[in-house]
Amino acid sequence: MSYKRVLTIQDISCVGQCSLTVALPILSACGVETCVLPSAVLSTHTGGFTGFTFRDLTDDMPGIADHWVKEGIRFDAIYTGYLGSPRQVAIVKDIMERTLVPGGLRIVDPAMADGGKLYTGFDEKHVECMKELCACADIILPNITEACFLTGTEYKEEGQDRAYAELLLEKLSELGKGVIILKGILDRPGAIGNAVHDPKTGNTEYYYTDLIEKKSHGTGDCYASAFTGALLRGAGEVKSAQIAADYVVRSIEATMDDPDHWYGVKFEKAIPWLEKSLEEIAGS
Ligand code: PXL
Repeated sequence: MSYKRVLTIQDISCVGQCSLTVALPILSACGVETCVLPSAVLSTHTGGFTGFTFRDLTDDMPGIADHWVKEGIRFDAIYTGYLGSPRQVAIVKDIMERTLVPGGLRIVDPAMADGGKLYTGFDEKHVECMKELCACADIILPNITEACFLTGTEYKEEGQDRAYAELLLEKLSELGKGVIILKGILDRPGAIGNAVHDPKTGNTEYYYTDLIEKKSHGTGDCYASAFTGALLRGAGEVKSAQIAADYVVRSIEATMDDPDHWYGVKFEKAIPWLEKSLEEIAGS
């Protein structure tokens, strides 16, 4: 197995099981060397807690990257999530230019919205900048809400159908050339779907798991982290999307019996399953 190094750029929500506190353990469990660049430090995530602290790290990022360049440090992939300011998009693009190995992957989770709404603190400027980042990505992983914001499409919770997913995929493919992983498609009763669309071939693969009627925070981060880890272990985009979806289902299931655990999912409990799935791929 080739040993890959990934840089992930997203916030540290100190409590709340999302972003870096999820990405770092999941990517490490996937057997990938994981380097981090925190975009902001928050006391908690913004989805349900009130009165959280927020330290924007935008001004620290260029100096950190300069040091890496001086040291000759390079990454096989850069995976971005929640960014602390619209200004960070230009900085992240520059870091991608300067620190990726030739052919290195730009994986962008435009983590900024869910349930039809932007996360607290984000506005249209953030959306515009995120569009720019998606435009230069090799792979983007929006959920339905983010896809709507990125494409100026009306969000609908009820009445999603295959045509709605296809419309979003078509509009997203106008943003850039990358592969699109559209998450959380609700076009079948009792199921939730993810689409993997490759604009180069025009091919779209759908994968469905059981819909668990429980609102869960941080599952987008678990998905993107498991996807990135699987991909860097050589699973391919479609297989990685399937592994990530199954991993998220297992993480939610591991949390179901604990109503006090509303702020995240017990993704740690499903890590052994993730490791086993990747071993099977490596052995196949
Ligand atoms: O899971 C996405 C996420 C990441 N980071 C912060 C958030 C959220 C979602 O609410 O608030 C700070």
